[in-house]
Amino acid sequence: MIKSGYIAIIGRVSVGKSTFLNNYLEEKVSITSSKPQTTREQIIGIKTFSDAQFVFIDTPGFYRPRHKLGEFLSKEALSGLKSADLILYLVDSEYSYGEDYVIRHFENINVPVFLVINKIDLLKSKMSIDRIILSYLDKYNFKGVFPISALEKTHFEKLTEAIKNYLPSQGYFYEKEQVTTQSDLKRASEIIREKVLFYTKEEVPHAVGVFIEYARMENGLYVMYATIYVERASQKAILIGKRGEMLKKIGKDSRLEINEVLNTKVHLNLYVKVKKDWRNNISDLRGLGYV
Ligand SMILES: Nc1nc2c(ncn2[C@@H]2O[C@H](COP(=O)(O)OP(=O)(O)OP(=O)(O)O)[C@@H](O)[C@H]2O)c(=O)[nH]1
Ligand SMILES: [Mg+2]
Repeated sequence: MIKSGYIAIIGRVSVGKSTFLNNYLEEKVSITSSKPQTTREQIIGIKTFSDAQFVFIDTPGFYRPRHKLGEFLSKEALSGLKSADLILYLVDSEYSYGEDYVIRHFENINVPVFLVINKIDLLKSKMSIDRIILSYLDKYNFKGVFPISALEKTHFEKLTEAIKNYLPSQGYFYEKEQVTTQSDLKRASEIIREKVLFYTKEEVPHAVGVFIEYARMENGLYVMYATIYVERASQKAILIGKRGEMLKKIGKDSRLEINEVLNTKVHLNLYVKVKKDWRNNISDLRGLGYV
């Protein structure tokens, strides 16, 4: 009998939700970075087995919103909860008060929750894993506890079996080859944003929005024009860099990865534009695909 269903990946920023999704699928569908708030919208990642199909929903990390983009991120994180058959609640350290903000949302919905303790490769001993587990046990009625390392892909098998047990018996939702529902252009714009996050720091990563203005196949080459939006002229200067070197690096890394992910040769033209306060402007947010 085929089991299939939706599994929401929930947790605070930077606990490794998107890393887990990519490494579990063995396919990069959701960008990752060491900077908080990397994921900005729900990303679907699909894993099909001979007897099951897992449709994962990667979500933006929980945090308290400070602007309209932040409010959108919180809504995106929450809407993943209700439509799920199962929740994977990822954490990477002992319980702290901030986790309450996440756990509180499990109480009003009738969806089983697994506690997934990530980044155990960073822990020195089994005792530290036990300490983390213990710190959460009285906080919620978790249906299972799974220590893993998303980065090193360890202990995924037990999780796989347990997930199957919690999914309803029903047919596949997607073709078995499909790994995500994102369009090629969305994937391309996300890859560019990931490279920006990698090369920049402090306020720049959060101020960046990427939009593909034009994309067309021309003589076997995928020609793309993409704009990186920032909020201030100083951020634009950082992204362009001395003699345009920063933008060149971002462009090159992005092109190589887009080639690989879309399995086609890409000619990428990158521009940087200032759009003041776009994270608070509804029509700008809409233009960039948020809201
Ligand atoms: N050592 C270690 N690092 C990890 C592991 N999983 C993720 N990371 C790192 O943690 C950082 C955040 O990873 P992401 O996958 O982007 O985290 P996220 O939860 O999706 O973050 P947001 O989208 O911002 O909510 C990155 O630097 C990852 O390389 C792990 O198992 N071990
Ligand atoms: Mg993420």
